[in-house]
Amino acid sequence: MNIAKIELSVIEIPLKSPFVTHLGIVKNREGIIVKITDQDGHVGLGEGVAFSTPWYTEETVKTSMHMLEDVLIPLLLENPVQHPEQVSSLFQSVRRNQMAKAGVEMALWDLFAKQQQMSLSKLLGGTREKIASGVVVATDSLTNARRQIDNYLAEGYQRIKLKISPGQDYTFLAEIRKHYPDLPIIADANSSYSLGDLDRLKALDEFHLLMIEQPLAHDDLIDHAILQKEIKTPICLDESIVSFEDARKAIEMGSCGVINIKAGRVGGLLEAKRIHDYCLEREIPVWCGGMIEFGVSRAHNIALASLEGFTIPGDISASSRFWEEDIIAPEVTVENGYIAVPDKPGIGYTLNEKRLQQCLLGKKEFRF
Ligand code: OSB
Ligand code: MG
Repeated sequence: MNIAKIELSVIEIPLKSPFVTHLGIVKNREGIIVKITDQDGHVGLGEGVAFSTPWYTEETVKTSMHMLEDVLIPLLLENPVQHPEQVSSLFQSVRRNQMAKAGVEMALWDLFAKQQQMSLSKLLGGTREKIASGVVVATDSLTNARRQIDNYLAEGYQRIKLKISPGQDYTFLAEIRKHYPDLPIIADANSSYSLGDLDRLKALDEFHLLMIEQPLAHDDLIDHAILQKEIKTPICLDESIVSFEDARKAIEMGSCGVINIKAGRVGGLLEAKRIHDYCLEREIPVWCGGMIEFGVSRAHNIALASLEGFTIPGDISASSRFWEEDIIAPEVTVENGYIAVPDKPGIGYTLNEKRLQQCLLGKKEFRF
């Protein structure tokens, strides 16, 4: 692929409003922007989506930087790749560290698409010209939740995701349902329950949720299979699926009826597409999850969600959902509940270098 250099920029931007889950509050988002330039001057962009602390997965910005600098980029230097599909097998000698791997892998997909003068969506086999947009409401206040839902519905979002936990579930959802009887709602528990909470979870069936996301442990498939037999609401797995093999096993065992696909969580776009293809064949619906990400990862999500099997609106919101100003140009916008899939080469968005400079915490450069 004629790589000339790789630049890693660690950036930080405050969220417009705090993102509250039972696991903690995100107020500032740190992230890693991966920029790969080839010998002809084409630029591929990727984003490392690990957080500053390991609350969602075990990775952090610092562990990602270590893996990128000391392990993954040296591997690429020693083993030139001809196609981004070769990256995940090259990285197979490294255990886990999916988000670090995905940061580079996704930049190489964008670069390859630009070298081919093709949109990333088309290169991945995408069939949609626009994707349905959903949004997450993450607050522990009912008043805030209702105000946010009203605003997001006015902006056109097609479905809402609410964070729930044993301290905020039945009465919270009952109140929301009373005001929005027909609203498509996903409830995301981020692993806050155990099988001991079976009655609490069964009680949520009456709210005819689209699905309940990751009710049980982040690394569990077995208890989810037991739970799914007991509740009517489809289970969607997020944290439990960090590879194609996890997805296959979860479906074989009946641990879920839906999968939330995040390229960062599964190690890149190739693995994400394998999970998509497997689910499409078995008529398991999938949707594209979000990571409170900056524009680069958001743009990759748009390309990924243009694949046929992404039939449920994803957590792919406008740049303005989280940021006063994003790091890409143009910003991602939602019109009538949809985001247009760019037909320009690659991800179809460019870096807003001025904004990137404003948010920069540190930078590393590697010459090939
Ligand atoms: O559990 O889906 C999740 C954000 C960060 C980490 C995990 C999750 C989330 C979200 C927000 O729910 C998704 C978004 O970026 O809109
Ligand atoms: Mg989730």
